Amino acid sequence: MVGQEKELSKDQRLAWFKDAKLGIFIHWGIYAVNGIDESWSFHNGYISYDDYMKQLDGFTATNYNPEYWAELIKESGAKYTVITTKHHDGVALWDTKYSDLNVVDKTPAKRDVLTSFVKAARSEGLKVGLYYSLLDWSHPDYPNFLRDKKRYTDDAKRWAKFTKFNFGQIEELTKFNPDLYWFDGDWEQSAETWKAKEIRDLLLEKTPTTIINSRLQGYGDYATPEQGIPITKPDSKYWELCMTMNNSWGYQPNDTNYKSVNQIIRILVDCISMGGNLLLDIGPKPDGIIPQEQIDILKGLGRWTNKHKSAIYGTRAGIPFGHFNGYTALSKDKTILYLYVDNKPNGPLLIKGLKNKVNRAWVVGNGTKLKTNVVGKLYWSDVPGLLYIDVPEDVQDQDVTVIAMQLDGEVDLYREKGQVIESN
Ligand code: FHN
Repeated sequence: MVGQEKELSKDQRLAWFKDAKLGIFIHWGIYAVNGIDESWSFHNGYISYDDYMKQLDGFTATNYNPEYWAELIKESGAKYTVITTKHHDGVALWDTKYSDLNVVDKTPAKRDVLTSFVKAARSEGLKVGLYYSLLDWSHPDYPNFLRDKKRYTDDAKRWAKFTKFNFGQIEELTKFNPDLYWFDGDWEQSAETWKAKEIRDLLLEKTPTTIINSRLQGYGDYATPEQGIPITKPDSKYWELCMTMNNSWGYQPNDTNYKSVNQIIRILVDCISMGGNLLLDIGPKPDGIIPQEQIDILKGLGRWTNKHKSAIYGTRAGIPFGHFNGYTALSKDKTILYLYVDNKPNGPLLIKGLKNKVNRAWVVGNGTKLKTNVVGKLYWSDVPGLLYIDVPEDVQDQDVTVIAMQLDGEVDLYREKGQVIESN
């Protein structure tokens, strides 16, 4: 396998990711027992470390059905899933030999809950990502513990011990041959201290096709904005917005501030229009049950993604705002322009500055052909006319209607300031 990383370019490794558009993130850990913030609750002093760790006794996984999880994720239209194998609290979901702080040794679940999920997800055809927190606030040789309490500051020997442990656990995860590594917590140490390059080399040596998120101090492959939707298109060619359904990553029954299905579909479309993915989070209960609100969102998303497949997967960022007052995307070959109509139109849709001829326009997921009408094209001017499309009410989707326009070639836009004939 030596040299294979060079053979597989970054574009090749990230090709599936670029096309995937939707992933489901899973934050599952002992924090679901009390329904409190994952790891941060003890780190920030909202609960003592000992009380936080008492939650180990309530992590039962009695109703855990990884096949159902995978089915549901598939039904949402996601093409990949990322699960927390170990959060900042250091509790591993697999049978790690490097620490007994894992759900097999320390919780009534008494079993590795990771392997079965990876298997189930793969049988549904999903790509599998493993979230791993580089920082480990529980490890006796990790310098940081509580926000106001460190274990040590400068101790090369202890850091070396931690590094050995960290590489040990990471190497255990390579056995799953993950399609994606989703690191977190890199902010506490430098690339050099983590040995970030060595980590990257190890992962790519073990799984040459794998991809790595950005949180490896500069050694990742793609950007991961969190919670806030980018307002302008991120610079990175590959990116993914990770976002919660309510305001919490893990299960917190007290947090009922859920986004609606409609809002989430619009967020997804926002990401797609800027060429990115949405990694939407769920937080299962300690017994493995996915909260009903989250199931409903996954299914609601599934209704929309299933109907609009051709306008989601494999698309590329759309055309700049100004041409169309809303989200757009392009097919990979840039000959189909998709318009996402997220509000009830108050008249025909308008597209400005499109030089192409539209060969055909239709409603995605419904097929109805739509009439297009160009007005205001003057024979002496290069400025394209105003293109109008009527979208009858009976073809409109309850969430976001998608219109496809087959162009006469690659999209070609007029980007000038208009033509003037005045001399000054
Ligand atoms: O600290 C974590 C947080 O708990 C959560 O896991 C998110 C998910 O992206 N990542 C971290 C903060 O960036």
